[in-house]
Amino acid sequence: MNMNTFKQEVLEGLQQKPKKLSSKYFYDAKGDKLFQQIMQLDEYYLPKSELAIIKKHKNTIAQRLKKHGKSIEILELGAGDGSKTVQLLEGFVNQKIHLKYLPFDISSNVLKINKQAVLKKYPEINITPIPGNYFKTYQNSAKEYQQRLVLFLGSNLGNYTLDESANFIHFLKQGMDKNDHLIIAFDLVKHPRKIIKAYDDSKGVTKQFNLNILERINNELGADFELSNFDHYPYYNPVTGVTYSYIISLEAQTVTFKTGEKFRFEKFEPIHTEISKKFFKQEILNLAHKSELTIENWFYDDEETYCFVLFKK
Ligand code: AVI
Repeated sequence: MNMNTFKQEVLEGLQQKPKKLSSKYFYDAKGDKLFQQIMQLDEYYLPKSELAIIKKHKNTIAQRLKKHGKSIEILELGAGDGSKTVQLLEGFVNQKIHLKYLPFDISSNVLKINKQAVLKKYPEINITPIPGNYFKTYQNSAKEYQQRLVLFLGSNLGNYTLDESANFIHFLKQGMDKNDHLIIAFDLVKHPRKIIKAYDDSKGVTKQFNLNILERINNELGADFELSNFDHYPYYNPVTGVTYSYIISLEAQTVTFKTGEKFRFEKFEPIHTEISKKFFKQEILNLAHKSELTIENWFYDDEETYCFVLFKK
């Protein structure tokens, strides 16, 4: 990661009103571990819903794509540890589709785990993990197989605003041609209480995950955030379908960076850290329309709380 960009974004964010720190900086080694713990929490329902969809629909998905060619390259952006994707790959293996799997992720640690998980189950799979910024990796990847399937799972799109999502889908489209498909996982709107519990878990792991960004700034940029002087506060707005996460300053205090910058916090002043968007179906239709992609199919879990949308150019 470029330290200058990190520093510049942090300093700019702390000068804004309201103050802001981007959740993309949550994921250092400790942040990766905390996120893995979040994914194990009962309250954080998203991975369970995603896995239910994969188990239910993996064969149908593979059968559909088989019609477009018997060899496929699967590019997964923000692939993570691969624990769920390996199950999706099973559908393609069952259909005897010749496949190459290219997981992209910023974290090389997590990609090592991914490769081990895939090869443990399918030693014969052609897998090439590519660490780094997945925008650049995707832009530079030349198509080698008959058809390409692009995966963007984990409800990762939810961390973008709707405008950013439309731009991102448009960007993904540039790397696809007529024979290719895109699957995006969307967490759908549901009872607000269920959503807020997922972001305000009883063990406080999500709190640690948010406050870790302050620890990271202390360690990497030499700031003196006193973590016990800050709390975490998420709230869900059922109108926008967005969970907004904040870090709250519990006292009036000043934080100083070793390079001299000082930031004053009022008592109970918030720092905005993350949005986690839950989608209305109409918003997904609008996104497809905006990016000029066709929706081929919707795949749901039993309760229809989460879905995979299969897009075609
Ligand atoms: C990675 N992303 C989809 C997660 C989410 O649900 O917004 C990150 C997260 N933040 C708090 N808990 C999990």
